[in-house]
Amino acid sequence: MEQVHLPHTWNAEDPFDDEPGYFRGQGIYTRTVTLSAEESQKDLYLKFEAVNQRATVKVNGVKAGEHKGGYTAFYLKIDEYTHAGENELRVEVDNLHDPSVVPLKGDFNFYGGIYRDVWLEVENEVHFTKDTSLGAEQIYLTSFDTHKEKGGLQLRFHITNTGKEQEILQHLQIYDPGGNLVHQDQVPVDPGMEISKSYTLEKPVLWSPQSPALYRLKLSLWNAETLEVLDAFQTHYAFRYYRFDADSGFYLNGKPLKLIGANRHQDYPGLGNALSNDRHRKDIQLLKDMGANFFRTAHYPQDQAVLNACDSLGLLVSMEIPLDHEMTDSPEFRAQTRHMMEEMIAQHHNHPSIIIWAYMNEMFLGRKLERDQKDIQTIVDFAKEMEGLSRAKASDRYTMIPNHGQLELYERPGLTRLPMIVGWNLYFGWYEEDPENLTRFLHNYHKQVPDKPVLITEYGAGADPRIRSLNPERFDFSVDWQFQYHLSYLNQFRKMDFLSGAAVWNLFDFGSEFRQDAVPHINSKGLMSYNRKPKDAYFLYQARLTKDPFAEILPTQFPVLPASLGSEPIYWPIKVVSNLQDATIQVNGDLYPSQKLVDGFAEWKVPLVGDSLHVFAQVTGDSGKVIVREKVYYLSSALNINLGANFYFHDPETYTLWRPDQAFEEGKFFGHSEGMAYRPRQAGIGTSRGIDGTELDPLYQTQNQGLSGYHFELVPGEYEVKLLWARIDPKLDGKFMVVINGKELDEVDSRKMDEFKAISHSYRVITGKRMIIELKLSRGKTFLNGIQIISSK
Ligand code: GCB
Repeated sequence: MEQVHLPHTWNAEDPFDDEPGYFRGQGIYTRTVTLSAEESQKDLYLKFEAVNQRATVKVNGVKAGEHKGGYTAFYLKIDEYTHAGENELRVEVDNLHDPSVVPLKGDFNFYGGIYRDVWLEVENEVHFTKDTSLGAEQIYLTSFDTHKEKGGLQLRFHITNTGKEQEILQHLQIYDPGGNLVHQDQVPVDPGMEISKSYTLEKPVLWSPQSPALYRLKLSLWNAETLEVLDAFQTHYAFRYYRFDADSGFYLNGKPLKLIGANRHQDYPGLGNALSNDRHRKDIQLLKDMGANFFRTAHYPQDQAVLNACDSLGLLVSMEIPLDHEMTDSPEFRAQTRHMMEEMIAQHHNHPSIIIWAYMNEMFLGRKLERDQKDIQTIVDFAKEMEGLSRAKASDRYTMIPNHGQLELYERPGLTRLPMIVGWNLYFGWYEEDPENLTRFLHNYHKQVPDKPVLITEYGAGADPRIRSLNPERFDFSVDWQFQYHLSYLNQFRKMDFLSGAAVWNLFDFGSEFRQDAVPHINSKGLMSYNRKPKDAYFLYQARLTKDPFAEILPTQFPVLPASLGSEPIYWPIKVVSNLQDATIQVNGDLYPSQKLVDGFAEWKVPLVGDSLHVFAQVTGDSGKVIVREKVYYLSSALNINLGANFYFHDPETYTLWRPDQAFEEGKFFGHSEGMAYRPRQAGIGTSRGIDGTELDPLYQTQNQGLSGYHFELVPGEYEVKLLWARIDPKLDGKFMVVINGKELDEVDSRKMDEFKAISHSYRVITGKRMIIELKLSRGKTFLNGIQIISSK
């Protein structure tokens, strides 16, 4: 038994280790709750904000209830099992695969545990009824007939009285965003029946991303005779109106607004999905700071703290249930999934930030029209059912289905015609070629489905902040390709009026155990790393979307650049991103020509000479506003070569910089003779598999095959030469001798190596100006993944 604190998951660490898989099984939580004599007489409810994914709750050994589904809350009334004094709570939780509970699949981790808050709610006999079947406070606020002149608010609730009959008064106060009381009433209400009231406010202060004006509602129940407060409820509310138009996009409060924002997964290093409310709020603040006005809650309902932050910061939200890729055609599955949808709507209905309910994601991924007709029909039928349910339960919001980028596949069976909005997850320039194909795809869609509003629900490119490229390409995980990709998308969005908006996949890198890539177990399409450090592309969004004067020098998170070796300088792109108009830079005292910022940035190619670059940027705005920024980069002349790679790699732990491989020519300081980079894939460099025994996967994931040797020009002296290998091409067979400056040092045999495991051998060498590492073949083909030359002095 281990003492833990809530929120908690048992999977905070194991999805990220070298062992395949993570624990999916049962965990039991116990806790003693002491109740006073008075409390034990009250109506008691336990509220679990989320438990992933099945929970059975026992109170003093008796089963009080159970719940399935890891992303919605549930309430249990427990007073019939409790007594004054100590009470034992026991919650049996598991995160096993259950064919009737979504998600069945997904590119994210299903961290198990009681990972959101738990509340014991102690209620008087008279209280607002809780909807224990849907885990919701049964107080519903709904907008109606809202516009500039009027704000309509409907309030619906129930009252429970488990004691003797008494006369009850409802007391309502509404405060405007400035804190002024704008409405007050006090009327008798009856328990047992639904109470429904409508209010209309004149000239409401409208809510928007620029001005997220919140009204405050205080609703309480009083005993009519004694005026004792029996129960009280407080919430915020907002007046806004909006619509999606298939030809001209989204409108908020009558004005066009392009929705631009991001998705966010809810995990964090060392915590899994068990984040404190402060961390949830901070994440949403980072989204707001990027300049976003839109948020898709990735594939599931998120914490109430997240939605409260969206309400108060002014982010428009699309929320969905985790029906991702796969469904089971069984009555249990259908019932359970419908129930989850109802829970989501009931629990989050009151948030003014929410404008869209969605209920399935990329259901035809991996499916083919002819081959999978039956599956496709099953999904379409279920979508009809879910669409009907969503419209019936929440007629004041839009419905949406996000699809992956295959128009015909979704169009022919009619899935694009069902929801009110079609979402597309589009990865041109990542999984598919050329970012510019985005426009072609969307125009095509708009032509074929002209009457359906459209949102890009996902788009993104992976980036590892340790990887930089002067020739970025699709799937190289360089921060530079990610920047270029987002630049292209942002520029395309503004040319498509019919496009309502778009959400980046993803605001943060997130855990996905089965993923390999440059950082194994992480989906690295975040604009920020898993630890919330911004990558360059995040700053591009700030420059493009924010209004307060902002400027930053790029690259960030790459403090060491390669010093030029020999007479050919390396020119490095130094960027200034800003929402102001003009920029100049000075580098080591040299002034570069001033530039107008275009699309949020300006770029200079700066020669990398000397020991460091001291960059000083001055950015000015039309209004006369000036921002100055300063950054120092160290230049490394170390000869650390990442064989088979065309990118630079920086190890942030040791500040070691690795250079890309190159062919040797006279005059160059290093290079291979013969040999080629291993490129087994259409996109991407080297293997996509993670490498065991190292954190520096990109050094081992690329390889030169067939090289006969490697040349270096060095200052004569003694060096440690470290060679890196990993058997990343299981088909390759090779046995060869490592010979340095004519001396046989080591025999390497692929058959003696484990696959996808990092190994390194070091040799001490005294050398003259030229050092030659030869690989003398005795069987098959030579291969080598990295060379590090470390001066012994
Ligand atoms: C998608 C999925 C999302 C994945 C993403 C990716 O389309 O909806 O769950 O994480 O692509 O990064 O591949």
